[in-house]
Amino acid sequence: MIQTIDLRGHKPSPSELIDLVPRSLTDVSVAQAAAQQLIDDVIDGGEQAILDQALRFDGVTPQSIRVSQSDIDEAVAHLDPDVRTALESAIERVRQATRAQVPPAMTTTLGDGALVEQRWHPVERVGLYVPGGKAVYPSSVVMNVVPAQVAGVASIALVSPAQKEFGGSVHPTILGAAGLLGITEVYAMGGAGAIGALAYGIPSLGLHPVQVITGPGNVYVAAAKRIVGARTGIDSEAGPTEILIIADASADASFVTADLVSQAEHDELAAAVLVTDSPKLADQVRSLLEHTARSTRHAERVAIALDGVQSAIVLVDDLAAAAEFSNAYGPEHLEIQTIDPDAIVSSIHNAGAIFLGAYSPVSLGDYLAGSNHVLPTGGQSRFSSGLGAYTFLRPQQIIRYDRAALHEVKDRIHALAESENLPAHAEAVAVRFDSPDR
Ligand code: HSO
Ligand code: ZN
Repeated sequence: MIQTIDLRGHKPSPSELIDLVPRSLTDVSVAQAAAQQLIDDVIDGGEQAILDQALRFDGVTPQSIRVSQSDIDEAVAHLDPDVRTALESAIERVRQATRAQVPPAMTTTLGDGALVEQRWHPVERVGLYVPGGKAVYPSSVVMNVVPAQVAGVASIALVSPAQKEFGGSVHPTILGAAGLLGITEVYAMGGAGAIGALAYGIPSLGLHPVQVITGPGNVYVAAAKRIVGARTGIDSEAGPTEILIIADASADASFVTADLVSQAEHDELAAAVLVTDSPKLADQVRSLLEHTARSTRHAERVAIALDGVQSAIVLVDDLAAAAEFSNAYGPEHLEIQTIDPDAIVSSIHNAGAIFLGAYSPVSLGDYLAGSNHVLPTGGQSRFSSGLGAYTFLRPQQIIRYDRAALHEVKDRIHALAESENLPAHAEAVAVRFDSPDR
């Protein structure tokens, strides 16, 4: 049975609020040494190390680590037609909404002939890790690849563990999604070694190092990303999924229940939290959860997630207190199912994505809203955002001064350079004005 936390009449501080519904923490450091070894083996042994690791961890030796274009095309051709249509629609919607994440280049004029431009420039090459275990999520391929493409990344490599069931190749649904997205460079490799391969490259395979690696994985993959993080950009570490719903008496209890269960279905460690000022809604959801948790397809997993310390129904005095709770918690997904969601959203600061009203469930965002579903978990929404085009973009300032504009600030540069005891800095400006014809 999901726990109930009654905060009515209490005013806990933000740190007390966080402790009320603890999150499970994965200790990535335990996998650090093993991940380092697997990466080192790939750096030293290249292709052979990848084959050894596939046999050891995936129980199969891929016939070819690089998946052929004809295999990708075949996977696209064999996609279930409804899945294909849905994926195509998801790709189009995510593409549309992601375009808003590419800021335009801007020029600031600081004086005559004194310009600072800012452009958002894509990294050249990106690697996407796609897990191949119990959760095969073609939607996540879409959510990782589309922002890189919209950002203008020229080259994208996808890696995913060799599947015994599919002759040592990549899972066909993953291949199909990759094919629909126009990805042509796919490798059957997984785990920490694959992260090493993306970061350092494997010349004999024609696999060149990437600048940014994204995509979720197990604790070894997370550890490997931390290790290569010094030379390669990485996305944030994804923890178990979370949903927090702020709802009042106007909410439909069956909608609220369904949404809590939808994310609990992901993982035994998933967090499902309802924060409400309505004891009646709390009672209704509690009893509906009991029923749904028994009848849903992944009943066992859902029951464990809902019964865990990370899930709760929280009773508060009013919706302002609900918003305060949510801000302290910083959920990956926040739903607001109240009579006037807009009145609350302005007081929300920390959330990976915010779903407003009865008809914007998280499942919509997981697949077809057009928003991205790779979002910060574990409270990381307090300081970071979800995956987007900006993950693959860097703002670069371009400085363009002419002679007169440089002359204008010359003495101030001199003053600052002298104050820092860096006379050559001042000289680098002064030399340009030594003679009038330069
Ligand atoms: N809710 C998950 C993403 C996902 N859902 C993939 C279905 N497939 C984490 O945001
Ligand atoms: Zn989901």
